[in-house]
Amino acid sequence: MHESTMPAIINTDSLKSSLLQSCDTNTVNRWSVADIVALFELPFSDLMYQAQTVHRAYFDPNAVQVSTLLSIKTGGCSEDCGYCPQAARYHTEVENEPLMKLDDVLIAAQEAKDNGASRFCMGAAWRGPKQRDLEPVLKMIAEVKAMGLETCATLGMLKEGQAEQLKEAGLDYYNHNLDTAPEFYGEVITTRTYQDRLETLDRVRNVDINVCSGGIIGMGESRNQRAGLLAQLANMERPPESVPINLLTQVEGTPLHGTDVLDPMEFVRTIAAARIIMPTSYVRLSAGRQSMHEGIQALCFLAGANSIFYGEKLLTTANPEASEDKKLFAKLGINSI
Ligand code: SAM
Ligand code: DTB
Ligand code: SF4
Repeated sequence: MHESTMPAIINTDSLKSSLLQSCDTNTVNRWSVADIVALFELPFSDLMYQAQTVHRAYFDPNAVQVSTLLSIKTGGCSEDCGYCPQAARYHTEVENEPLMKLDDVLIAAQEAKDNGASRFCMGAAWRGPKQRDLEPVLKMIAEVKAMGLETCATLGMLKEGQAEQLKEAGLDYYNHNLDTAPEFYGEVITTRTYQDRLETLDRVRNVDINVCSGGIIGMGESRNQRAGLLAQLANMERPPESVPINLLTQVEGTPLHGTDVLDPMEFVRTIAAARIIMPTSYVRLSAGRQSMHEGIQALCFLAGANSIFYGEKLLTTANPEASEDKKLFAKLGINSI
């Protein structure tokens, strides 16, 4: 190949060796923040080419995993996450709702299954579950699993012994996001530390529940900090099986409402960089699709996103209608899995 037609990454020794090392899942610190920033800085076509090459080596590029979310306990949360409409201290339009009844959860799960979702993710606006809260959730997990759906839960920080109970109930995935780079974290959340989050992820990993962990882009962080979040995820002893990349959904009443809107191409670059450095993980195009042109969503799939949230609602905010997603998948020749 003539030098000038080569993708830039092949000319860059450090990137090349990082890419090779990234296939060795026992290695920690396999990606430096500088290496990841260098990926972000590639010409767009070269970055997309690298992401596609990695994606096709590990996955069917036309298959996208679909999960449906349900907020099983809404609002009134004690935490101060600056993006979140469910924090009690911010005045948003979210109405508090107590823990849902088992039967209502099962009706929603059946509907999700009938609509083609393969995973059902139950979210609760808690700092973490108290034992009396966990017990009814364990029942929900067991019954949803018995319906033939994969199960996922996001309940906040876990205390000792709780991951074991979730595993026992049949939980397949636990979602707990790092949200952003350690350096930016304190600007967004003060009521729990980065270390708290890492400890919960360790508890999940130690009982062999699949880890779902990612973050939010577009909170006013720098490109270095976007790369810093990805470095934290990619350098885990075992990177998460599922990596949700959320675009901040700005909600009136939250501190982050009014943040400068991120250039969509920077979001696509973030997906591509995640795909390259976590080749075996599902990268989920998560919150933010409602405000995203379908052309940008298509670029995200091209960049290696291979999972979405499916159904008209995320937890409290809107997501595209399932019928719209079906049309988009048909247009792009994507099969849902
Ligand atoms: N309360 C639990 C916790 O925070 O660990 C679980 C639910 S919480 C809503 C799950 C994740 O949703 C957060 O960690 C954050 O990454 C994401 N999220 C919340 N509000 C968001 C928003 N406005 N835009 C994008 N992502 C958001
Ligand atoms: C994740 O990373 N994104 C989802 C899920 N995990 C729980 C939640 C997005 C929430 C968006 C704001 C809302 O709907 O309340
Ligand atoms: Fe509470 Fe979770 Fe929202 Fe933070 S993200 S305020 S912990 S519901």
